[in-house]
Amino acid sequence: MSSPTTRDWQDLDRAHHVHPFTDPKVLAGKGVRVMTRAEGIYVWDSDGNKILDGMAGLWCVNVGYGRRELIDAATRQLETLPFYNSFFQSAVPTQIELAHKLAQLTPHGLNHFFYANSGSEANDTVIRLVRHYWKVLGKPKKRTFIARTQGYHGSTLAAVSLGGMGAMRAMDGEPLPGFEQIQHPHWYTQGGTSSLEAFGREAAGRLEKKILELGAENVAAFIGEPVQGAGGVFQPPPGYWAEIQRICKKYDVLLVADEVICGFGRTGEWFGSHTYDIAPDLMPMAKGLSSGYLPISAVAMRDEFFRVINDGGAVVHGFTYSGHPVSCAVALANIELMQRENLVEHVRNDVGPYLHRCLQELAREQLIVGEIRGVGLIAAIQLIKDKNTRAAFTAQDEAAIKCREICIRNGLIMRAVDQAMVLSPPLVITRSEIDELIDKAKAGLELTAQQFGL
Ligand code: PXG
Repeated sequence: MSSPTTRDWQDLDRAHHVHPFTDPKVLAGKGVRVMTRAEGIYVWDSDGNKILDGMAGLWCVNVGYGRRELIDAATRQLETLPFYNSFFQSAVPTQIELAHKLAQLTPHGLNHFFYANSGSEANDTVIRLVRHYWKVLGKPKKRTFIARTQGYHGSTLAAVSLGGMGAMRAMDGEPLPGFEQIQHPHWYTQGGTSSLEAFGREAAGRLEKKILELGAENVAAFIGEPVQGAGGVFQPPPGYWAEIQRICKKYDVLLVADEVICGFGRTGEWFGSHTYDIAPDLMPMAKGLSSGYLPISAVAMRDEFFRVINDGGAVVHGFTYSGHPVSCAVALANIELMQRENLVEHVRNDVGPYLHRCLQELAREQLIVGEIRGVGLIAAIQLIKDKNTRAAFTAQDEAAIKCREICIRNGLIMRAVDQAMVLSPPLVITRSEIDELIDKAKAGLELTAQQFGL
């Protein structure tokens, strides 16, 4: 095809391309939207529409699109050494430099890093290493993981069982054995008349109940996202993580903080674990590590954890592209750029609080908005049928999907999760760009409300 039209792309896509998390029939009826280029916080589709990317790709393009430093780092590495493996007692400088850099940024005591290519692979790595750890310590029965409902930890066979997304776990039948869940904490829907603090303690207490039910001798680890992302953006109530940590220590259960979304500035600190004062034993990370320019993930390990692994013989685990030299080069350039531009401080002190102030104002004005959730540059706008009674929309109402469609036609990408609109814009966003985002969101919310006679 010399110069394909949108229609040509759509026909070929329909004929050959199977999409993740998509109903193929619905997409075939509609035709795919083809994205062709991007710059800063904007993407353009094949019809020339300029759209503000309120989701940073998929929670990942933290430094924004078109960053020359990342492109140059990739080119340089491709020219010098596009690939070499790290399996057989060899390494490439970018792998070593990145691990060193990560040791400086991660919370105290997390100094050892295993590379993979996606958040799912990082979490599969966590599962294998944690079970190996307990075996080395002579406690092979400690195999069960406890996670939370609405927790997202990936889509591979093990990561999906680890996660708490109902539809994903149900798609191919039974999840794997050895993966248990407790209810995620959400004061607005579960808190009733209790204070936030009391609710935080009670919600964390669900972990203790579950450990006692399973027997601590069978429980390997608890895993949670510092702020739950893909499940709908649920920030922890005050005191929640402190209580979770106390319980993990009491029952000799490892703590895993899944930083795939929270890591690299999203919450206004380098990691969500900094924001909530979490001292995890393991910390999977991906997405913002390379700002999504190339696939890469890593699992950070605490010194004590690594010491045990060290006594366990060979780590019989890994991927061809563990620590891909070009991905490592891009991740390094990405982190250096974040440091040079003080992007974490920009989120913490400026645009994070500004976004949340604007969203709170929106919530006060708009009848269709029930609550605003999140911290830093991660947020959810909960849509609601009746603000006073907190009556929710039903799945059949499809309020969030309608709002998403209206917004994208108006030039704003937001993600619809259940009945909430989710935002996770590039960290480089400015106040005036947030004003534009809010204006577009407001217009979209008003049009959605009209459809429901609000
Ligand atoms: N952990 C967390 C916390 C994530 O958000 C993963 C692990 C898995 O990462 P990979 O790279 O294997 O996708 C994620 C991924 C959505 C959406 O619709 C969110 C994710 C992935 C795909 C879709 O919000 N998060």
